[in-house]
Amino acid sequence: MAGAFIEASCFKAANFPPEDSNLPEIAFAGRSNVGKSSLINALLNAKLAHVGGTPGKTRSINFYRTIINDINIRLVDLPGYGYASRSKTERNEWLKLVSAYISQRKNLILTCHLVDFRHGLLANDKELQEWLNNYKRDIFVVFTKADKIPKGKWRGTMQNYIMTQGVFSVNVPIITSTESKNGKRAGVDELKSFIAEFISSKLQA
Ligand SMILES: Nc1nc2c(ncn2[C@@H]2O[C@H](COP(=O)(O)OP(=O)(O)OP(=O)(O)O)[C@@H](O)[C@H]2O)c(=O)[nH]1
Ligand SMILES: [Mg+2]
Repeated sequence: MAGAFIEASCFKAANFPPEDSNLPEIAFAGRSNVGKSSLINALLNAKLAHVGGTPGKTRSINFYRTIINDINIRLVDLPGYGYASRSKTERNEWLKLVSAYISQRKNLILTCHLVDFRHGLLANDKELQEWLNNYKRDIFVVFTKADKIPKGKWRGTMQNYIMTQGVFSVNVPIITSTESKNGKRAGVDELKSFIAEFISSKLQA
């Protein structure tokens, strides 16, 4: 991907950038601290999204523009859910903002649901999946922080989640890490290819 930039950082739906049928959007959702902003930076190959040590770093919906396989797209960083110190007012704000996006956004063609590979889907991850399903949104599960699990256990861990957790995903989930090992970040290139293929198949449909 080349030529990446941030297009908008929105605390309300009225500020979302205009819908443009030539700009398919891939959203990134998941618990706070799961690694959404880090993965977006890895995909953009730029440090545009703020990464935080404390959960709740990204509070706005952030729209990033990039080009993948000659197609202009937006990567959309959604604020995370599920951290304990959040007040009821903050939770309501989150719900209002994120549901405005999920329920109405015509440009949204795929939501990558990021799940910490150490934990699998927790109760609020299942709620998110049900919510997206209710809106007939396509979900793609992306496991994060795989560097925290020995590589020899990756296949078994994923198979266990798939068998026991009723995971909704348009394809077999991808296992990723944004920690680089010998200059390589696990799963990032695969995710890029998947996004490119998914967009092409949707544009042809
Ligand atoms: N070990 C490891 N740490 C990671 C990885 N990805 C992200 N992190 C760390 O996890 C923390 C949270 O990362 P973010 O990318 O800010 O997470 P987020 O999902 O955007 O969080 P919110 O904006 O709070 O919802 C940071 O300290 C990152 O450095 C990874 O693949 N491996
Ligand atoms: Mg973030």
